[in-house]
Amino acid sequence: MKKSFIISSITLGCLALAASSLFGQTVFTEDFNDNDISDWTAGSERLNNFNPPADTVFTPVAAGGMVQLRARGSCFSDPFDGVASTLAKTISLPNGTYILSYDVSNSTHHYDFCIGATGGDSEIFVNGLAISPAACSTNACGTCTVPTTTMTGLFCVTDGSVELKLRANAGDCADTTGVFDNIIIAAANKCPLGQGYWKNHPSDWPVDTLTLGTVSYTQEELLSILNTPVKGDASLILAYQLIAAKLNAANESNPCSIQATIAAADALIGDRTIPISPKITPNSPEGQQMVSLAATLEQYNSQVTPGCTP
Ligand SMILES: [Ca+2]
Ligand SMILES: [Ca+2]
Ligand SMILES: [Ca+2]
Repeated sequence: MKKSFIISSITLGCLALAASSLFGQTVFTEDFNDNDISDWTAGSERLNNFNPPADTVFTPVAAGGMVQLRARGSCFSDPFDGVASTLAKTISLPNGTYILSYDVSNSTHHYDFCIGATGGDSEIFVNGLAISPAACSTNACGTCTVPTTTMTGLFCVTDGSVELKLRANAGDCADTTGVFDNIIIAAANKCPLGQGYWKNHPSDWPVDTLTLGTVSYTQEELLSILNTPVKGDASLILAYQLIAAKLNAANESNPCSIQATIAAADALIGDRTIPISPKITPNSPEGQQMVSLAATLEQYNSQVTPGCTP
């Protein structure tokens, strides 16, 4: 199975990793096997409706080597914004890129006022950004479930620490339970590879599609771009390196240092299809910007980051 990869504005989006993926060095684990969550802090979100049946946040339960969070959103009166139960911890980590992996299940019951739909979700937030929510919706007083699934995602640490927040989130009239286990954080530090490698090894690609600017391309289309001679086309010079940089990021290289450049390249390309027509020459003002961004990306794609693994 190939990974899906979405660059987000804050971190690096979500990866559905193949089971065979190799993680780097493990830097944090929590398996809850001691059934002790006294080292985590319980909290709530949107606990703001006290008319019966009021918003309810149940005390998190550690049992059976897992932790269970449950919240029940109020019905019938304002605000109809649901409620969430949270369990948080801040851990120190050296700056760099990491992979979070955890097991989660979600069950959401539509418990009353059974008109229309409601929903719930369970996930871990890393510095406020949800990684791979387990979400479902249900109506007519039904129940939906997401069975236990291993979720993974990349994140960057830039200030020496990271907040993990487990959350079970219930919508209006929803009673949601999330069960969490096997939280693992590992360093993501594969050595980046150059565009020539990716061009010649399509079976190693971690994703089937990429977005350049706002346009999505299939692997076949991307390979066609990589095999088109540059011939003085600045958009191709940039696209070669942008494709390689995005493949490296999806391949668990350390992309924290290059995110801003990737975002700038995407913004410059915008909604235009590669190769951009009419041709942008490297010495035009826009061409110079493209060549400059390409040079920064190429430097990243060809670097051997400290301690990286092939
Ligand atoms: Ca513990
Ligand atoms: Ca466990
Ligand atoms: Ca509420």
